[in-house]
Amino acid sequence: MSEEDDIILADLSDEELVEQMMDDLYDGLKEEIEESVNILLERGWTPYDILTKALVAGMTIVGHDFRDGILFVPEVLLAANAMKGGMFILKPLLVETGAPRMGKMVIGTVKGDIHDIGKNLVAMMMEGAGFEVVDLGINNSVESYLDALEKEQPDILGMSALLTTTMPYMKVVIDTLIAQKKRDDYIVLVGGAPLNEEFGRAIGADAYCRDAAVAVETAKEFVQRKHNQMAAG
Ligand code: B1M
Repeated sequence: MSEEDDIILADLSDEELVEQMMDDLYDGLKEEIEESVNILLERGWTPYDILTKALVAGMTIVGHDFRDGILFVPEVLLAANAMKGGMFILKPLLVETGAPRMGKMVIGTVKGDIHDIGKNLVAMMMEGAGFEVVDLGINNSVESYLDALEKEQPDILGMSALLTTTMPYMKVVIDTLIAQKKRDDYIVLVGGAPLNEEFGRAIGADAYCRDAAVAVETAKEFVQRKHNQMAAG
């Protein structure tokens, strides 16, 4: 029997359990993550705190070790899968705590890019904040974004990119919107680890969002501004 088998998650204190979750995420143990998420919920933790203090914090460690060559793609995939297990439980709860509909957002990861954890987090947090979210998934072409904008008529277009090689594609999408005279119809928000404010400005986005919480705040601000402008005629 391994040492891992001896640990009874429900017997750990909150602090120990969060530490253990970080280890379990690192080791890609989906079932353990799901069990721990449920334990914390039973103990009265808010979905948001579980998400940020255990899951996102744990994934940050995975990210650093991937960067430093300590973890490799298969391990990171397992960690991502474990994180998704936890997020699956939290998603409806985050949405439940949401306010009345704030506006609508279409979001997707750009062409050539399959990273979706951050994008999913943004989508979840936006839903939690009362936005209706249409998630286009990963690897979206210009056509995919434009079709969705046409069909869904959202207030906001959100794009995510995690690779320096895929982030320039956001400009392709924005330039196409400009060419089709549709750019001003939408608030364009972008995000992803390799981006920054300067890049957001340079490609013509309305704003760069550092994380999911900033995305929610920025979306609220821009939608409010849009409503005020409409009210003023
Ligand atoms: Co990838 N990967 N990966 N990877 N991966 C990175 C991004 C990398 C930085 C790792 C590293 O080397 N340090 C590196 C990119 C280097 C670069 O471009 N400069 C990298 C690489 C190189 C690759 C591959 C090329 C590896 C390979 O095959 N050799 C390959 C590319 C595949 C492809 O996309 N075509 C690849 C593959 C993968 C996996 C499949 C193994 C897996 C993805 C699983 C999945 O997403 N389903 C993976 C992962 C997990 C990572 C790291 C470790 C973690 C990313 C993550 O989920 N972070 C990542 C290292 C890192 O970022 N530190 C890495 C947690 C997430 C919560 O944060 O995504 O930043 P993040 O999202 C944040 C904010 O950025 C923001 O809010 C989110 C929540 O707070 N945000 C938005 C994100 N999108 C937004 C959109 C918005 C607003 C805010 O719209 C409004």
